[in-house]
Amino acid sequence: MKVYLIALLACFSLHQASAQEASLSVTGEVTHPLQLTAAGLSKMKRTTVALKDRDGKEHKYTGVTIPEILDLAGVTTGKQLRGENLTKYMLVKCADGYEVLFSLAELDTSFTDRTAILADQLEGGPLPAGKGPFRLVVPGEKKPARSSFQVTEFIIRFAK
Ligand SMILES: Nc1nc2c(c(=O)[nH]1)N[C@H]1C(S)=C(S)[C@@H](COP(=O)(O)O)O[C@H]1N2
Ligand SMILES: [Mo]
Repeated sequence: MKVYLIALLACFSLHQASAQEASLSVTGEVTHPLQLTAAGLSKMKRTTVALKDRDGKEHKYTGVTIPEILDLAGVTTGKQLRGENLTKYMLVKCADGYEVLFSLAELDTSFTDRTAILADQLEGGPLPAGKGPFRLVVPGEKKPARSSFQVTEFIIRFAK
């Protein structure tokens, strides 16, 4: 009886932990809606990019490239990104209500050499409090305003 109770409690607390675990969802015009967790992200191919903060100081962020995440969700990329697919966009939503938008072509490796990533690390450590657990890092822009922190959702849609 006691063992059962302990097992039951263990299951319950595990369930609670997973329910509270931060994640990022990829939904909308996708063939495989995703719910990416920190653990899942850490198992994917890692890429490091540099981003200047609002004071012009450069920092190194590490994570997974956005095209790799979009491919995993079955979003149109590469050769599929033609015709009406060029009217698709990715809306980024954050825990603090901040939102930014990209056309899919802006993020695609067949259109641009700059590599946007979903970062979970800054200079080899976790992201600072209030900026994590995931930050979209967009190099090659004059200001870091679209490099959104506390990202919770990528929503893919047609603009028309
Ligand atoms: N979630 C979220 N992300 C955000 C913002 C915000 O208010 N909320 N501000 C943006 C703006 S306007 C700037 S200039 C940069 C600042 O990034 P930094 O702290 O690395 O300089 O974060 C961007 N990302
Ligand atoms: Mo800003």
